[in-house]
Amino acid sequence: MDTLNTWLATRTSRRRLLGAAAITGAAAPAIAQQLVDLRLPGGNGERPMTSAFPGKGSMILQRMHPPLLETPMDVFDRSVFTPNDQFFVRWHWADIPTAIDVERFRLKVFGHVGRPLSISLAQLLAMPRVELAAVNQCSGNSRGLFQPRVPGAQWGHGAMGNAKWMGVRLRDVLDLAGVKAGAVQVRFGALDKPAVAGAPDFEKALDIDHARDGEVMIAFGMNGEQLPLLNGFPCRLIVPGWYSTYWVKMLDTIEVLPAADDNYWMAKAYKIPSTPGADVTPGSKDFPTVPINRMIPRSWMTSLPAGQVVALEPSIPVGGIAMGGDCGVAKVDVSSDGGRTWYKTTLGPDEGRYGFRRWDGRVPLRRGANAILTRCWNTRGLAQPMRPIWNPGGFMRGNIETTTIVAA
Ligand SMILES: Nc1nc2c(c(=O)[nH]1)N[C@H]1C(S)=C(S)[C@@H](COP(=O)(O)O)O[C@H]1N2
Ligand SMILES: [Mo]
Repeated sequence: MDTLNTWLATRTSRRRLLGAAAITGAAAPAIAQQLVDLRLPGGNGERPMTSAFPGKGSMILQRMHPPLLETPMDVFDRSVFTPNDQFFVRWHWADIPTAIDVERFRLKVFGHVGRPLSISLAQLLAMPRVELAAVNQCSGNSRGLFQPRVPGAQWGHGAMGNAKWMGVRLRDVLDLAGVKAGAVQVRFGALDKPAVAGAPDFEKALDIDHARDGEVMIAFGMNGEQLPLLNGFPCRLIVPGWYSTYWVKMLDTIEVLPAADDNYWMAKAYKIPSTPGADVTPGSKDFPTVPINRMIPRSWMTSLPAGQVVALEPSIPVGGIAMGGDCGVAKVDVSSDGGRTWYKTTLGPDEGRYGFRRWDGRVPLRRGANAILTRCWNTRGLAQPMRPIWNPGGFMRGNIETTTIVAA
């Protein structure tokens, strides 16, 4: 990893970021006039495009401050790996550091351990490295498509991305600190802070066995580069197969707990109904909940945008991406007749079971509107259902998605 190595070799005392005003909101960044339509069923799906954020190219602007930036769908058609400069961005709190002192930065490990640690970036980079492809998907990805509508960021499908993450095993770091008997969970804290006094710091926790499974990683590399600041520079947690609420960015504290974490972000936020598929009757409020956890299979056609007019032919090639969720993709089928007839697709190279998988196929065309449906089965045998689910958080959408094109 040249960039990372060069970065450490030169030992810059400070990594300053241009365009920091875009994060702090001190100055209004230029927003391009170009609009994108997320085609949300409840309307109001138009969003401006922006390239005003540091380290970021052209993104769909969902919110300026703290930033919520969505990846345009056509980006997913170009590669199963999402480029760093178009990888989505989501922050809860507005006080986000605009520069990190790479000499002074320390990752602290403490709590229910034998030897509390304060690890420098140089020490972290000297540890044995692992690399793994994994999809980072917001729990609320596609929330804007929930019917009836639910509060929260009205994302289209672009609050997700796949990258090759490089870093060290969380287990190795925990072993260095020596986890004491009786440890129950591990809590992760970060450098961002609430701008309002008394609001709870963003912190998430994993069960000790999960934290020590050898897959959960502290990543400092993303697609062969250091992490963009807005994606968590200098290091973040990677929790393969789990929703990205657990993927704590700008990670600076790791606390081993002798009991389950009861902080706001675990006990109150990001809870889903404990029903199968997190599905409840629209409007339901009182139901048992559990913290959101493993992802489920999803797939999208990306080769043609919704509304595209194509020449009428007997059939048309279609392609896109799929993810298995917490395991690999087994197969992807496509339909252009509402799901009566399904056609097999060919899967692209397997870049790792937690990542995106390319698929390509062909469907018959009829004159007029053609709704293209895509359905993924994962390697556990779980298939995307036809019917959308509902829950008040707008979490875990995973039904078969439809993209309508027009043959003329
Ligand atoms: N420190 C910190 N980490 C965080 C968050 C945050 O607000 N602060 N948000 C989480 C949520 S909800 C999501 S969806 C992902 C987004 O990751 P990304 O911005 O790199 O795409 O970061 C997660 N990690
Ligand atoms: Mo999220």
